[in-house]
Parts: sequence; structure tokens; C-alpha cells
Amino acid sequence: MLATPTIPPDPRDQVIYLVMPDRYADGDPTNNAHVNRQDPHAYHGGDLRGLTKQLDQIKDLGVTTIWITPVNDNQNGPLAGKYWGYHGYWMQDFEKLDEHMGSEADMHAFVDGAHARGLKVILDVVVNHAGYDAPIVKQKPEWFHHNGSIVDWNDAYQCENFDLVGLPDFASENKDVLAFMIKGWGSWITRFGLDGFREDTVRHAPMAFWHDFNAKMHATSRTPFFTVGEVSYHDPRKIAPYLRDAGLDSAFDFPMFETLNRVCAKGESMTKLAARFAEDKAYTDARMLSPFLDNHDEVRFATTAKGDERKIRLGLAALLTMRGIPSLTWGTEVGLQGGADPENRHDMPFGQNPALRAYTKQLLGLRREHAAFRRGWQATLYADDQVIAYRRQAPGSHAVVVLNNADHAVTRHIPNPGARWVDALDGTRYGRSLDVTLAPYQARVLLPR
Ligand SMILES: [Ca+2]
Ligand SMILES: [Ca+2]
Repeated sequence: MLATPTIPPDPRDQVIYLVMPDRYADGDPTNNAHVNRQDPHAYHGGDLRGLTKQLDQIKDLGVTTIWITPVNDNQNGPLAGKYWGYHGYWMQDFEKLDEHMGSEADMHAFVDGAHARGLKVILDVVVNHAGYDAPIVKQKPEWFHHNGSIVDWNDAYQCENFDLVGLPDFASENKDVLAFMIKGWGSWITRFGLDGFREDTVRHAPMAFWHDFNAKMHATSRTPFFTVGEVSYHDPRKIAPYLRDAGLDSAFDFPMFETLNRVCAKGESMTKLAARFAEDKAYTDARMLSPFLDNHDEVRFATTAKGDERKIRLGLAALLTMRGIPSLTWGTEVGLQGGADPENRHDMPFGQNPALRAYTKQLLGLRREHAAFRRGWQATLYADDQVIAYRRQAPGSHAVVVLNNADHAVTRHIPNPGARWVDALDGTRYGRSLDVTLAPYQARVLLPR
């Protein structure tokens, strides 16, 4: 039995953990058709049973919500004789589970196992396009645009009405298409009791579609339902309208992704992070965004940081103490490296770098214990080229975070601390005058003492 919650669920208490099941853990070799682990474009054999066996380890890390990339029946043969649909984004069928993932019983066991541990599950959904060979494309030609592929990515009309890299583009303005998506994706909620959706390629379908689709999905779930969208703009002013009008609870924070890579991995001025925080006023509530260091479409943060563990730790500290609902990619907690797609989709290296995993777990523990990190408002206290300090504060909970991206030790006076402090990571104690010394690439997370 689940405990009765004493407070209403708040999405800001969540930490998302992105898993591509094919690349996580293989729990059933009987479904390993077309598996070739030496080929980054082929299936690697991971499945729902394997993921279920890892639930204790995922819970132990301290994340709270598992985002799985799509598990629908996908295109059966390889594209151009080479590229397989291991990632799940080439829908053959919008309701059926893919045979590589396991059985419906396996999906129930995964979701129920997550729920039994207090973990939530959000499924990646695709509404913009079908797989290259999906039967629906021939059955309902009038449900698709036939405009060819997007050429000009700055043309909003093309982005919504042309094909994404040749994938058949649904005529999302057609009400029969809306009904088809509501039926197909809604069945995943009613069959499995999912807690939310991660919504793919949001900027490629019209706002009105999203508004109606998400209203229906929220109404379909019998429990609080969370929608987070891939609105892949790097300008907050272009993301904010989707948070207001598309029925999204959250959107991935692509602008912050870019900035975190620039300042924490590449050593660019920390004033860029302060400037990014200053743009939060573009949003109704920036705490509802989902910042991230990397994902399955981007170069791994550890690679951008050239494997320097000090920079990886700096990035993790920033991500897990700033405003928002952070999203971690499988393996980021153990320093998994990889370049552009598909090199960013390596198999989960269980057991790699336990010290970095322990550091990630420590930060996630602080987040769980202190409401300031989850729900607090945020204000920048200090910023220069190497150092930024920001405050997080919620009722009864207060923290100051200081980050140094210099390759040398620095000392800074941080104004307005308002308390006496202790660094929760290494125990260093401070009085009311906050003169902070940081080692190269060090993060300090200060709590009142
Ligand atoms: Ca398998
Ligand atoms: Ca479209």
C-alpha cells in the first residue's frame, strides 16, 4: 500500500532520470533479435525486465521519476540497411509494445515496481510523425502532410507542416488525427497507470493540438499527471509561450543546458550563468523548467568537459542545486562519455566511477532534505568571470551555492549571507562574514548552522 501523502504532490520535488531501455540493462535474452552491441546503430538488448531489476539501484541514487524513451512497436527493418529503431522514435504502432522491450506483463511489472518504491514513470510520446514504414501512412494518407522535409529550420510554418528528417508528418490540425493520438497515447495511461509524458518535438506540432491533447491526457489519468515538453529552443522567450498555452507542466531548459555546458565544461564566464538566471522573468515560474547537462540527442557533458571529473562535479552541483526539476541522463552520474548521436547512447556502465555516483547521490540527498533546493526562489548574490553565488530560499529552508570554474583557487566575499554557514559537502564552517575560498572547479553548498 502506498502511504497517504501529507502534502499535495508538487512536480518541483521530482528529479528525472532518463533511460533509453535498449541501452540500460538486458533482463531477457529471449527478445534479443537483431542485437549487435558492437554497432551503435543496432539493438543492444536492454529491455523492461532489465530495467525493473535496476529499480533498487535507481531508487538508491535518489532520483524520483524515470523517463523512458518510447517503447512502442517500432519499425522492424533497418533504415538504409543500417539504422535500427532501437531508440523507439520510429512508431510502427501507437498502442502496441515493441517486442524487444518485453511483454505487457513486463511493462506492468516495471511500472508497479517503480510505484512500490515511490518512483514515478513518464513515457516518451511522439505525436508529430509516424515511422518511415508505419501502416497508418498508407491506410490514412489524408492524415499526413506531404510537403517534403524541413529545409529552413527558422521557418515556423515548415517546422510544423513539413517532414522531420523524412518522417511522415501528421496533419496535426486534423481532428481525426487528434482523436487517434488521444486514443493511442491515452491507452498507455489507462493500461499501465503512468505518471506523465515526456513529449517529443513539441515545436513541430501546433500549439492548439498540444493544448487539446494535453488537456485530455491530464483528464484521462486518475492520479496527478505531469507533462514535460521537448521545446528545443535556446531562447526563453520562445519556450515560455508553450508553458502558458500548450498544456505543458514543464519544458526542458535548453537555454540552461547550453549555458551549463559553456560555463561548467568549457570555462566561459560565470556571468553568463547569472545572465541566464536573469532571463527567468520570461517564464511564469522558472522552477517548473527541467534543466539538464546532456540528453540522448546531445554530446555528453562528460565529453564536453574532456573527462575532467572536477568539471563534471561542478556541473552536477549546479544542476542539482538550481531552480527547476533537474533531468539526469543514464550514466551521467558515473561520468559516461560520448560524442554526438549515436555515441551519446552507450550502454549503461554499471559500477563505473562509484565516487562520482556517491557525489551525485549526496547532492540528490541534499535536494531531498532541503525544500530550498526543490521549491525555493532563487537570487544571484554575486557573479564574476570565475565565480557565481546564488541563494535558494523556501519557508524554513535556506541555502547558498558558490561555484568556481577557474583552474586555480579563488577567494571571494559573498554579500548578504544572513546566517552562519557550513558547507554540506565538506564541512567547512563560516561565520556571518562569508569569505569563501574554493579550489579549482569547486562547488560549495552552504547551509545555515
Ligand atoms: Ca533483451
Ligand atoms: Ca508536424
